[in-house]
Amino acid sequence: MRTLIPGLALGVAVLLPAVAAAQAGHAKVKIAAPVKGATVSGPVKVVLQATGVEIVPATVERPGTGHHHLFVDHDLTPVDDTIPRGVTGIIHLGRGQTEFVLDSLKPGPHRVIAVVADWKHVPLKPLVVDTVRFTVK
Ligand SMILES: [Cu+2]
Repeated sequence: MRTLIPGLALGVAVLLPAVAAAQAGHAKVKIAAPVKGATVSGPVKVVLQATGVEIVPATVERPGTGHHHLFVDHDLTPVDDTIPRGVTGIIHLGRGQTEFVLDSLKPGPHRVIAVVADWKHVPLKPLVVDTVRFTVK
């Protein structure tokens, strides 16, 4: 049986310098879609772009990493506290996803806030956040 370990180890060795370089900068998140101020048809696909932080599943406990959260028509929760689960309008992308489809938005204006938080679901400091307002037809 062939072993995959040598290839895996090489991959990690190649990736680590890039991760270290990314951590040196100030982490940012941008909601690439929907575009700010846009009028869109539902379902609405939210696309997130993070720089300076590695987006990973919530199970990864490593500095310089985090996962996305969406606050959909919901105010930001206190930034020093854990982002709650099981709350309507607060979505943890805990598998490391960078896209999420909002399929039950009613027609009218909406606001989405994206926040990157660590494996404890506490927002990174300084805050890595972006906000978009848009209208569903
Ligand atoms: Cu979370």
